[in-house]
Amino acid sequence: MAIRELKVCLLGDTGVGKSSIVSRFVQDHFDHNISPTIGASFMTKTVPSGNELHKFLIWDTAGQERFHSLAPMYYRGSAAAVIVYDITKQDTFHTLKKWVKELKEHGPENIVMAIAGNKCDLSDTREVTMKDAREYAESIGAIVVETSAKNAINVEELFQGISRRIPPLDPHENGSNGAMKLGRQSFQSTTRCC
Ligand SMILES: Nc1nc2c(ncn2[C@@H]2O[C@H](COP(=O)(O)OP(=O)(O)O)[C@@H](O)[C@H]2O)c(=O)[nH]1
Ligand SMILES: [Mg+2]
Repeated sequence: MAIRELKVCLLGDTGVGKSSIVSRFVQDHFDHNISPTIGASFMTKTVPSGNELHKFLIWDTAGQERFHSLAPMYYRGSAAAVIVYDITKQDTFHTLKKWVKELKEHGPENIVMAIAGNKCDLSDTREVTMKDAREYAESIGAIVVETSAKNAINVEELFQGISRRIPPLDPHENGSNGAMKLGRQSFQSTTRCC
């Protein structure tokens, strides 16, 4: 089975639960006292997708404004961006829109955007409606899902949704890769002989 490495970055305000989502997805673990991310952290998880394996290379960024200038390092070359807001904090939804704007202006052309409305276990104190999130996601062609890293709701589904949006490898492309390898091998064998 072919393994495809897919760089994914998490963006969004501090405290919305980016690191908690990654920790739930990768380790199936939730920590109430999770420490704030400094700079960025990196984790991987491989999941089946059709007849391929998707190895997610996940870059979890710090949301603080002072790290903002580093963000392009993480979204550059990303196959997908997970942009997270907290459903109990309207201003985090506003920040999410700023990230989307930045990705549209400076991000990779075909980046898959996935919006996660996290902390859906706290819907009693909700400030952002699902309707608003859906309408916004539709307007920019993004996936949208409400998650709870705490209660393990929709975290797997979020990444499955991303996997489904990644087009399968073109078989013709495989063919040309094979040809390139052959070419390189024959080159090596000619150089190795002396
Ligand atoms: N109730 C609730 N709290 C959460 C959830 N996800 C994260 N948190 C809490 O929100 C705070 C910030 O989480 P963290 O993952 O560090 O956010 P980050 O700054 O976006 O990485 C921590 O106290 C987490 O325990 C969730 O789904 N539900
Ligand atoms: Mg964090």
